[in-house]
Amino acid sequence: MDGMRTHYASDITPEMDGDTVTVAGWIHETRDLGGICFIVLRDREGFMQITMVKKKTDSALFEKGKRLNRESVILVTGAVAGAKQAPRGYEIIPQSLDVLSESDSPLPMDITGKVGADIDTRLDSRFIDLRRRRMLAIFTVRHHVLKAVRSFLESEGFIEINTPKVVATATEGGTALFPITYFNKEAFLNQSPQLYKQLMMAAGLDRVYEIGAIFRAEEHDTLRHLNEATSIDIEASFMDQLDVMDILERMVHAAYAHVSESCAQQLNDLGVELTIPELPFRRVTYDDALEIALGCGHEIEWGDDFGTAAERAIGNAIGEHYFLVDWPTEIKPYYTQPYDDRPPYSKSFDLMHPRMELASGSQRVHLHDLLRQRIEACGLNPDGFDFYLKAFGYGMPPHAGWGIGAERLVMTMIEIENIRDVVLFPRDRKRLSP
Ligand code: AMO
Repeated sequence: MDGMRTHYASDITPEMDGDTVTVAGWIHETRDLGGICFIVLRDREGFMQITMVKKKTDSALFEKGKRLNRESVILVTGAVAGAKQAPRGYEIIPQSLDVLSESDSPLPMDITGKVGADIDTRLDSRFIDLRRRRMLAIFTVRHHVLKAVRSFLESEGFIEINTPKVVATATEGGTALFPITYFNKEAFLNQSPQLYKQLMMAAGLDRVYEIGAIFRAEEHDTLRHLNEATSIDIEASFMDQLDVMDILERMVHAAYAHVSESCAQQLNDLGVELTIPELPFRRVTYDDALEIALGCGHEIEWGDDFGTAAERAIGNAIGEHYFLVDWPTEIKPYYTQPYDDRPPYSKSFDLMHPRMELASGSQRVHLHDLLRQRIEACGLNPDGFDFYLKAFGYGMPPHAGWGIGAERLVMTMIEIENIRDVVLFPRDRKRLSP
């Protein structure tokens, strides 16, 4: 291995008895039994036991090892010895021990799981919180979800793009924008790559995807909203909403399958038994969902969005991933294509997990005049959309796409209750630091 060490905890086996290794990490625990002292050393891949016997270990090394604070970073060179009672069945008998960074004491929070900490304490000291096995498992799964997503979309012919996050216009009517000062102009943090991914259809890129930050100035204080989230977006030409729904459900399936295959240890650490959802996902029309909500006693009229409670009731009735399709045109954004033969309904969908919405998408309006009308009908000023509308005047193919929240995909997959636990440094109404 490159760098200062030769092995991670997981690279060493009892069969390496007698080999010399150099390992590095944090002191998880020290147990001083007088004549013998154990250090449990932790690296990203696991735990190792360093065993110092007073009679056999160099006395300066023994004294140094014994006195170290928890969470200090050390580098140890020693001999592997098979030891049935030790974690992983081996211990390391040290020949040298270097203290690379000594930790202060007491720690801002306990990481061994013996003392619980509330979410604010944990987020205040996030770098320590992230040392917990549970958190490492979450972010390893998140990594594998994004890896599976990239690999799936690439296998479907999508190319990755990066669009601006500092913009001049809103995209999603209804959600608030964060204004910022851009030299002497007003600008905003982008709510969605929507307009730019559509511009790429005019540019002829055909199939694009982006994994990036979206900013929503919503004053929510819930377990499933962030003010800065990560969206996985696609846009594809010569496709309708059914084509991109097919891509979406297969992508979700691929992400589950990859995590199931690659993250056995992490799923075990999280106590999660992953069930891969079956394809195809059920399709439930807005009208049918409305019936279910009314049947459960929710007061809701045609044209209303489903509130959290109604959404839960529908989710409970269905009990698995499903698509909610054919929404009223009036509650979907201006870029959503209405059905030609029944314009009050739109070629739109949301992908739902029984717990919450995961994604929205649609076939888009690709004809210039209709798009302009739709922008006006939504009470927006087309002048603000000049750069966007222009692209519809010089050859814009029919196209469709969707956006799925990466955090929601991960949190529903591994049964995490609070969305803040699947982002490294969450941004919510109250938190801007760390
Ligand atoms: P929408 O606004 O529904 O659609 O967003 C798509 C998905 O992004 C996630 N998401 C959020 N996650 C956490 N906190 C938030 N505040 C938040 N807001 C959104 C959700 C949601 O389903 N342009 C369209 C997509 C498209 O049609 O291509 C859009 O932005 O999981």
